[in-house]
Amino acid sequence: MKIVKYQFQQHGDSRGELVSLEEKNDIPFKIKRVYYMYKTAEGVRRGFHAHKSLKQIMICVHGSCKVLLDNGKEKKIIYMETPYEGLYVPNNYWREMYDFSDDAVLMVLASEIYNEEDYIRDYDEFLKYVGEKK
Ligand code: T46
Repeated sequence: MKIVKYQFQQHGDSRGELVSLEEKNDIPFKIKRVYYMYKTAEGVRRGFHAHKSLKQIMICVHGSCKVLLDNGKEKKIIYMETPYEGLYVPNNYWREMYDFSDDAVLMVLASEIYNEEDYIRDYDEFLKYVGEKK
């Protein structure tokens, strides 16, 4: 299972840092939606689903959290704490986000607008969908 992390260019100077993300140049899909989560309560684990077609890039713009990615065969845990790093989350990957620091802001760039029908929320159904279970 290959984990793809994008390293974004930082435009730093004596004032601080700035990251700019351009569709096609920095992000491999047309960005149709941006959302972010913050003030995540202690001990909370979010996600628990896969997407049939949605592709996303997660950026922990502040604080830290962990992301578990699972393609049905393998699982990997990715530690997110760098505002200039983007984790690519392809379709057909189960994801869970957890261990959010108090100050964590997890921003997500998405290839599609919100569509509940694109979600697979049942783990057994996910395994069947990706061909890992009959
Ligand atoms: C994903 C992970 C990383 C909307 O109305 N519009 C939106 O664009 C989103 C993302 C959510 N919502 C509503 C639906 C729920 O009532 O916000 C509520 C919380 O969403 P959800 O429970 O799906 O949040 P997570 O953290 O479990 O999952 C989210 C995304 O939904 C999902 O696509 O990949 O973050």
